[in-house]
Amino acid sequence: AGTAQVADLTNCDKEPIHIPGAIQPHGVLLVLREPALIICQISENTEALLGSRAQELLGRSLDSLLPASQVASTRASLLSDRLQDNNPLKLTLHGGDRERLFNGIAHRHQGRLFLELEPVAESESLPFFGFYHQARGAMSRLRDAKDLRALCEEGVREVRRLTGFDRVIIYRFDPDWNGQVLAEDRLETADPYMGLHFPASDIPRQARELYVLNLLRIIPAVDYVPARIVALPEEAAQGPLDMSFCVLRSVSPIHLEYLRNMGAGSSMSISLLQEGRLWGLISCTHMSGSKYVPYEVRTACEFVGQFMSSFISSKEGHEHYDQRIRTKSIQGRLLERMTRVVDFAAELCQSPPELLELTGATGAAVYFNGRMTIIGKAPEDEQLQGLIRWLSSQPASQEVFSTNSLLRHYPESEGFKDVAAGLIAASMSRGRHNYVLWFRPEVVQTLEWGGNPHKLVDVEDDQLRLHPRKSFALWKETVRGKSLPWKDYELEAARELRRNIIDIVLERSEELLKLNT
Ligand code: BLA
Repeated sequence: AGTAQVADLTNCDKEPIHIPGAIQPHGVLLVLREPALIICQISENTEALLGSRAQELLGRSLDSLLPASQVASTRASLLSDRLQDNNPLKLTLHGGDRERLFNGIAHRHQGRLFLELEPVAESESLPFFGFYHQARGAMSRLRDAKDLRALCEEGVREVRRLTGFDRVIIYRFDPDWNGQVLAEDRLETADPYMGLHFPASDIPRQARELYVLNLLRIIPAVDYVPARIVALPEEAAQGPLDMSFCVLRSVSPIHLEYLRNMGAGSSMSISLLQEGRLWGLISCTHMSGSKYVPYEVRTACEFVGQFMSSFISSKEGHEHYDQRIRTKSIQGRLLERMTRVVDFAAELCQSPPELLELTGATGAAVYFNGRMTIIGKAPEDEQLQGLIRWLSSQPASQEVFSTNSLLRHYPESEGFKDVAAGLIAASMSRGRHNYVLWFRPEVVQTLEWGGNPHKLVDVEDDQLRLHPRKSFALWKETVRGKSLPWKDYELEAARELRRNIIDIVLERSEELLKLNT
C-alpha cells in the first residue's frame, strides 16, 4: 500500500491494467477454491444482483447459492479441465426476493478458478439456430471478400449488424504501433473516422500485449462505478488478483476519460491477430448512451474476428501478388521504351509516367552524364545537385539507398521535404555519379492532398486533452518529415530497373567498341 502508481499521460504503459482490484458492476465476479467451490474472493456489488452482502457470501460454497437441481451439473462443469467449453453456464441463483438467470463464464488462471456471472435479460436469448445462420452467412461473405479492403468492410458491417453499435471501425497497427482506420460502418450522424491515424500511445504496450491473449473486451457503460474485490484474509495475503482473462475486468480510468471525451457511452473491441501478433482491432463505440452486448453475441463477434484474422494474410497476399504482377508489366514496358531510343535517360522521364508508377513515387529525377531530367514533383535543380553531391560523398555501400525520412540522414532536405521526405536513390556507376532518384512527399502532406476526411477542431482546447482528434494531431506531429514507407516490391522494382539500365549501358558501350575497332 502507498506505492501504487497513479497512471497519467506520461506513464500510460506502466499502468498494471491486469490487476485493477475491481470489476465493472454489470456482473459479479467470484473466485472459487476447488474442490469445495468455496467463495474466497468476490466483488462487492452482490446485493443488487444476488441479494446478499459480499461479506456474507465469502467463505460459503457456491452450492449454497444454487437450486438443488443445478448443483451436480454445475460442479461437474466447473471442476472439469476444459471448463471453458461449457461457457456460458446457465445458472439460476436465488437472489433476495426472486430467482434470476445468469450466464456463468468460467476460466482458470494461475491456479485460480474464476466464475463471472452476468444477468440474462428476458429478451436476449438468441436461439442457437438463429446464431448459426447468422454466423454462416457472415463466414461466407468474409471468405468471398476479394481483397483486404473488402474483407475489412464486410467485417465492420457484420459486427455492426450483430451488435447495433453506432460506430464500428477496423484499426490496423503499423510497425511502430500507430494505427490507421481502414474501414468504418457508422450511424450517418456520427463523425467519420475513416482514414484517420492515431499514435501508438492511444493503446499502450501492456494493453496490446493483453489483447493478444484475450480477444474481446467490453465496457457497457463508461460512467460505471467500479466494484472492488473482497477476499478471505489468507487469499488477500497471496497478492493481487490477476484478471487478465476476466470479462468484467475494470478498465483503465485514462481510457474511460478518452471514451467520455469522444462522446462514447460504451465501447467494445475485438483483436485481429497475424502470426501471434496484434495486427489490428475491430473497435466499436456507442454514442447514444450505454450498451450491453450479451455473451452469445460477443462470442459471435469473436468468431468474426477470428475468421477475419485467418483471411487477412491471404487477402493481403493477393494484393501484393497483384501489385507484383503490375510492377512486372511496367518494368517490361519501360525496358522496351529504353531500348528503342538513344537517349534512354530522357525517355524514362517522358509521359506516361511509368517511372513513377514503378515505385509508387510522386516525383523522380534521372541524372546521367551530367544531365538532369525530372518528372512529377521534384526538388529544384540546385537542391538536386546538392543531394547528388551528398549521395556520392557517402561511403560507397548500397547500390540502392532508400529512406522514408531523408531529413534524418540529410538535414539539408528540410527545404524540400514537401516533395522529397522519402527517397530511393539507385546509383548507376561508381565514378560518374549517375543516379535515378525517386521522391515521396511528407506523409502529412499526402493526407491533406488525399483529402483529410476530418475537419480538425481547435486541438488546444483542454477538453480535447484525450480525444481521437487530438490523437490524430499528435500522430501528425510524430510523422513530420516522414514519407510513407517504401514497400519491398517497390524497392525490388528500383533494383531491377537499375540492373536493366546497367545492362543497356554496357551493351551500348560494347557496340561502340566494336564500331571503333
Ligand atoms: C485501450 N484504447 C484502448 C482501446 C481502444 C483504444 C480501442 C481498447 C479498449 C476498448 O475496447 O475500448 C483507442 N478507441 C481508441 C481509438 C479510437 C477508439 C484510437 O474508438 C478511435 C476512434 N489512451 C490514450 C492515452 C493513454 C491511453 C494517452 O489515448 C494513456 C496515457 C490508455 N487505452 C489506454 C489504456 C487502455 C486503452 C490503458 C487499456 C484499457 C483496458 O483494457 O484496461
